Amino acid sequence: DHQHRRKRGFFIVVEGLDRAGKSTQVERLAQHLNAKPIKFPERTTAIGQMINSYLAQTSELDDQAIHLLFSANRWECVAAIHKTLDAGESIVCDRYAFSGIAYSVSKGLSYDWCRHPDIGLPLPDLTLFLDLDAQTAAARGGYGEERYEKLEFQAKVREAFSRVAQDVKAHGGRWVTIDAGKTLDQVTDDIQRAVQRATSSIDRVGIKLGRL
Ligand code: NYM
Ligand code: MG
Repeated sequence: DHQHRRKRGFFIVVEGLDRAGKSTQVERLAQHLNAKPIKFPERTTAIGQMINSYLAQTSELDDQAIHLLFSANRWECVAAIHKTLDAGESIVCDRYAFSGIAYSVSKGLSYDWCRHPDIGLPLPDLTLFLDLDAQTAAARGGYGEERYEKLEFQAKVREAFSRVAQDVKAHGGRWVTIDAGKTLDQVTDDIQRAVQRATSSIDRVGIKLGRL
């Protein structure tokens, strides 16, 4: 029976602090899997442009308002995500709802409140967390001009991500922590191994996409 089931693509998310090396690794993984690379925030939409000016610090928004915009920015892309996966193409996604929670919780918003707007979004088959302590991340060529790119804040975000990780695992999601302090090529290797392990087990147990 499962031979007749149409195979969808895998939905893989890469998370981490700013400067953890996500962009490079997402590009490499997407190439390796022949997958489509996407990223959040998706800055090209109308909502994405509001997010961009907030991050660039050319506009101010309440913490709750920007949190909801980040979530809305994911919701406006859901149909495209499903379309890609249903067509059998995999997606490697640079940041997702887990960043949404981690960054907003680090400003003092409640965890449960932050989680709610993203409930119902597609659950990644695998989330790779590129783990790096905030000091090491900050030492990597320095941060840019964007909001949140400050050592003390990033340290809070790392703490918040560990709570997100526990929560995701408690709800049956696959979350793998990757030591992002290794060399680029070692991190790439570790990621590919983790993906291989996770995707082969998904093939065995069935391929339906869950929800957050
Ligand atoms: N960010 C990203 C959030 O605060 N909430 C979210 O939901 C998402 C997806 O945006 N510092 C923050 C984390 C980053 C910033 O992302 C921009 P990037 O990957 O640095 O372009
Ligand atoms: Mg950044």
